[in-house]
Amino acid sequence: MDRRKFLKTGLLGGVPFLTNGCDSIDTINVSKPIVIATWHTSDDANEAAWDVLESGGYALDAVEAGVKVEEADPNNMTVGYGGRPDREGNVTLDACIMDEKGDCGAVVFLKDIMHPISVARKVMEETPHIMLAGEGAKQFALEQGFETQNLLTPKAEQAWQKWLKTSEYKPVVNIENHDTIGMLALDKEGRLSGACTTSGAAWKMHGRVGDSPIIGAGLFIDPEVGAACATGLGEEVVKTAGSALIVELMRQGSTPEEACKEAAQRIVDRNKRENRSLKNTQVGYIALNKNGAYGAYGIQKGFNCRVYNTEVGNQRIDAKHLI
Ligand code: SD4
Repeated sequence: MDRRKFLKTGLLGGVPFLTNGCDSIDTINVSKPIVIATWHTSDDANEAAWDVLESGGYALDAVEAGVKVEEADPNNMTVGYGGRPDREGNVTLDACIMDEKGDCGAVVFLKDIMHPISVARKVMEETPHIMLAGEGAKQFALEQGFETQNLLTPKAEQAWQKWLKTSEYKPVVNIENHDTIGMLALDKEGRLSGACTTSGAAWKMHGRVGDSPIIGAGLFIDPEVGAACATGLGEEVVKTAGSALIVELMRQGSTPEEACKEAAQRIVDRNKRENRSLKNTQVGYIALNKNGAYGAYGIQKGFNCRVYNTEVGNQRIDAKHLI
């Protein structure tokens, strides 16, 4: 029996087993339900999503509940409350959500609302549009019953004050190893959903929007194929339509890990052609196909993610990398 077939079938009563790290994980047909999220620090977020999935709940509810944990955590300085502000001291948030029908919603440049992912879901469910921005997004959130709150914590403000001394803008690779959360889930009924939420690049220009709320860049799902999402330097992800590319590669037969690798490679190749340094550029991708196989890949060392299913529990995965 070849390795792939062996892994798919398994010898332990049909229960597949895993190797350590990302090596070959995406050849395994993992049982449903499953959730995967960017960055190993998403363990509590995965727990919250798992609670929904394990009880037979809806993948969309799972990813919303999961990423909300990070949005509310003041110690995650790249998402929601406590996120690092832009260069003028404003915390501005981007988020999007997508379901198993391929419906989606997004908010960009949203201020003063703790849970942009829930506003994005309302955009999807309650409006004829897919994306609301800035004041309009906030007005809509208030109409939907969300409350305003100051999202700039003393810790984030101090970090900003420190940054102001040099005011030098430079992306930081794997910033604190605790980053934007993108989450993908497949529920017991086989429904795929995804969510992505961020306060964006620290010290960005006022008004800047990254990849995270852009469908096809920060997140993409095709229910016939699978799902992908991104973290890292958003400008690079947008320029290569990263998540949409990964889903298309999976459609053509790539495993999730192969697809993530190829999407990361496109960024590297593009920059090489232009003789641009990638020293300060990190992008990490995760992908989940409709059968529950998953994979991850980063440009630089240091990208990791967390997967939760009945076989592995809530397991950290250190992604392979190109550089
Ligand atoms: C952005 N991709 O706004 C987001 C931020 C992020 O790691 O993921 N940082 O570019």
